[in-house]
Amino acid sequence: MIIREKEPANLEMTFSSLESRITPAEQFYVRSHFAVPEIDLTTWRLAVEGVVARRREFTFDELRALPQQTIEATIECAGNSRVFLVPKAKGVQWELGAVGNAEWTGVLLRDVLAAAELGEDARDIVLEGADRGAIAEPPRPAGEIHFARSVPREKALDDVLLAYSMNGEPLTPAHGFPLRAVVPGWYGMASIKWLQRIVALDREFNGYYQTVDYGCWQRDEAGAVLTPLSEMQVKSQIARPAGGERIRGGSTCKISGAAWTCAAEITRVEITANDGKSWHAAKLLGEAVPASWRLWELDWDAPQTLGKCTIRSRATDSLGRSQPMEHDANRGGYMINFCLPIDIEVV
Ligand SMILES: Nc1nc2c(c(=O)[nH]1)N[C@H]1C(S)=C(S)[C@@H](COP(=O)(O)O)O[C@H]1N2
Ligand SMILES: [Mo]
Repeated sequence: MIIREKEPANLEMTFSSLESRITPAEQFYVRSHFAVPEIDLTTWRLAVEGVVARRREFTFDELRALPQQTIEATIECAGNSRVFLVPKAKGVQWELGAVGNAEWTGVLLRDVLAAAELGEDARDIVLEGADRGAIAEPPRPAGEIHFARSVPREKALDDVLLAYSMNGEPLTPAHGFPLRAVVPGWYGMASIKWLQRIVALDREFNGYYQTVDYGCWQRDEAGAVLTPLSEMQVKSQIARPAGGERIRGGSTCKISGAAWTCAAEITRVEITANDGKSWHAAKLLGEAVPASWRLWELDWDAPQTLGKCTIRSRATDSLGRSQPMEHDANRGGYMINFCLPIDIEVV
């Protein structure tokens, strides 16, 4: 793993080592805002409160007794690929490895909400982690806050999973032991780790990580509106060749990587070596799995011309969405899904 920050640990996968659709837990990136909270399973509880008829507290065993569900889901940090932005954006300078795909087992959020008899008026479901700390830069609340995020009622009652296992093993402390949310199709910030409290609100949640951080600008008839990040944008990444790699001129070179989107299937991945003037279709590997990335590869004829060469990949999904060639500045340092330039050397 590439260490982006020691304390709290922020670790990135070496994306050029992508081998299989499932990312092993040891290679799955870690994005944490505060130190890993110390949790004793015997005293740990999941509280469900707010606009509910029956406030509930679940022990770990009580949660495990609810119907169990396993899903595969890709999680990408909204700041993944930030290092590619010109000019530089502030924040962790992730390269390609703040994304992974795992198998998650747990209980559906909707079952937990049903057990608490979710109120008709509940609009937004806040998920809160046990981790906490002070924010360094203004604007900031005084004192410490927990990492918390919300999902709208419809999403909460659809496919949000509260997972206790990752790839068939108990969650590791770094990935949210004993329980984390997995919000399929959404950027990683929504998938709250070390989940300890769920609050149903009759209004929109305006927490720090919902509005001040993890937002982007969108234009509507009233002007520019700060909007909480949610769904992942269609994206592909080249795993190999890695940036800086040397390729023999005129040889056949395998270009491979992964592509993902939200609530749709990847239908096409193409490669350009001339800034989009021409594209070569890659082969999609395996079968499409909902909410998971699709691996792909292309046997590419490397140019005869020696020197620097920039390759880029572009994915398209079943809703007709494609990656743009440029980053949209309204997104600041987030949602970086433009066709990333990978510089290689033809020798
Ligand atoms: N409690 C809590 N949950 C959290 C975070 C956090 O700092 N604290 N980071 C979020 C962000 S920004 C991302 S990208 C994902 C990363 O999950 P991972 O570390 O398991 O890869 O967790 C999310 N859930
Ligand atoms: Mo993130």
